[in-house]
Amino acid sequence: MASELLHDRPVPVPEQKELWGSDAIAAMLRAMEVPYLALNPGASYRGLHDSLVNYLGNERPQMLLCLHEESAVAIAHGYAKATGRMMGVVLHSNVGLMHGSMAIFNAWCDRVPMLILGATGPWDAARRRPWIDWIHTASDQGALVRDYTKWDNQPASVPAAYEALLRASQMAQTAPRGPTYINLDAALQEAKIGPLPALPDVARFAVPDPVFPNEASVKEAARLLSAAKNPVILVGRVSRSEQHWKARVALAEKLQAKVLTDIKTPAAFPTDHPLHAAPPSTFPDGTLLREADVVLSLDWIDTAGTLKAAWGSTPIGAKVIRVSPDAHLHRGWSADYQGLPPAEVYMMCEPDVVVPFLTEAVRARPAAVLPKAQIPYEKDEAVSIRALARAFNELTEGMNVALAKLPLGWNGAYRHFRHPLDYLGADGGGGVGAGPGLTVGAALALKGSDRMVVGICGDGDFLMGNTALWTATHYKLPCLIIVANNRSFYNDEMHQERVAKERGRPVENKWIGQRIDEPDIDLAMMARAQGAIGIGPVKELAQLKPAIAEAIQKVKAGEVCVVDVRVVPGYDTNMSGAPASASRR
Ligand SMILES: Cc1ncc(C[n+]2csc(CCOP(=O)(O)OP(=O)(O)O)c2C)c(N)n1
Ligand SMILES: [Mg+2]
Repeated sequence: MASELLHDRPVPVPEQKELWGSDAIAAMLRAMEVPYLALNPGASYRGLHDSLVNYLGNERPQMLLCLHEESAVAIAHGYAKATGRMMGVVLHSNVGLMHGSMAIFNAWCDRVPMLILGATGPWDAARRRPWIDWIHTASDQGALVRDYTKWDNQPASVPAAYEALLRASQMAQTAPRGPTYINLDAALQEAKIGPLPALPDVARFAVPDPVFPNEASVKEAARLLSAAKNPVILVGRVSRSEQHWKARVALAEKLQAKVLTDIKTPAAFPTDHPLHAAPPSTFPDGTLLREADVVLSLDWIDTAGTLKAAWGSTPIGAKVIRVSPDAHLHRGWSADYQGLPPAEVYMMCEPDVVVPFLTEAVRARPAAVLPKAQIPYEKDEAVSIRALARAFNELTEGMNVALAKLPLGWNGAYRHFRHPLDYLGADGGGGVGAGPGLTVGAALALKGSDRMVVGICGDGDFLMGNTALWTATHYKLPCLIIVANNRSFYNDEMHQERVAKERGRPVENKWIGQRIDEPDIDLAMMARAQGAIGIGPVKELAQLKPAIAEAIQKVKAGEVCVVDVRVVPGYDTNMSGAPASASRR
């Protein structure tokens, strides 16, 4: 796929007599089949940069220039979400790493594989240029991201770098997946090395086979599920494979179990299936779960919190089967491990491995008659997120769409997901600004497929991350970004409203320090400034459908397009209904 981007081709380089440390590192990246490296440049890795361009010819891996390190990481994140595959990122010394760190945290919380390369030094102080090499050298640079990467290393030689890259790649792609970080000393990159040290056989360092559940656990889980009166399946982190999708449907149907999905994770179950019991949401409504006597949690992000939402402080009234390898990477710094759920059976495996075993082992339960899920369609009176969703749904009927981002005010009932690629999930770590980069990364992954990549972003999200657009226009990665623009960091207006009410203070002041107004920002112009099509602002209902229709046409013709839709502030989700502590982001 890398050669398909056909962009930024270097002039031919004469036969090289001399090789450098970074040439060997670049050769290793090619041997590992890293397809792309999203990056923002910096002198700390000028050696590697030269090797990628002049030794490898800027292909396999190909560079993707980004205007901000946060976009570089978000693009790799979006690519991994859509493909399940790892790509690389290169971040300049400490400063580039600091810029990229929030996005690394998002990728970590989202459990996506990513190979992050960085640089420092020269570590040998005697070889540093005055001033700049000193401020861009940090001892233990990996410490900046160690708490939200699976592994980091600073290799001291080419053979050590080979091994570090192999280990970083293997670990990043082993479940539970996550980013890894390799810090390349500038002196190592810029050292003359003579002939290329033999590259290891990459095939011998492949990702391990999946971990299978033991027979006794499967048997016990099947016994509980088969005897249940009201089993519920919580489907969380699962793969993008259609085969796995069908296997999940088969299990739910054999058990006639109700299924819940999470809007924080990608599409995991057909939301219009009669067994899909409620629209995917950020904070699931506990009432449905409270009726369950057996809960099967398939790597659901917050099983303990979800059970608590159902049973509160009373004992959890259901038996719990927990299927998740996630605790393998639980650490102390960030509490993204969530609460500790109780479990009668705990299989530390990936759900997609376990599901077929369970389907085989459970007894079929009789079908219950369930009402079919309906999307609530009242008449739209203003340009709202719901009106936007309706117009978008009508215009994309029968089309394959991959939604790479949804705004906070999106109600999971607005649109059905019927394929694993229909929705790619949220940002993982709740770090605002990821939306544009995630969309561009998904566009990179799905370029040339029949799926239109669409990110529906909040204006705050768009404004923080919008320069990812330039990478999309430069490399011709068609995608559509629709900004649900309420001209505010509105989620936090709601928090101020809640606090004001609690304290008996005027709610009228909730907009101060939140609203993005005076001057009004022309988002369409920000898109045009980067070579994308900019449409809007769309202020009237009558303009909404034609504007989105025009945008879809442009994207189908290969363009990058942004539509600024001025939505009325207000959420139609349980983000506002949840207790303040639950919805604090
Ligand atoms: C990096 C970062 N900064 C701040 C926040 C706090 N925060 C959560 S939601 C939000 C508002 C996002 O604005 P927008 O994307 O326009 O969505 P809206 O709230 O208006 O629906 C903010 C500032 C965050 N989660 N991440
Ligand atoms: Mg907003």
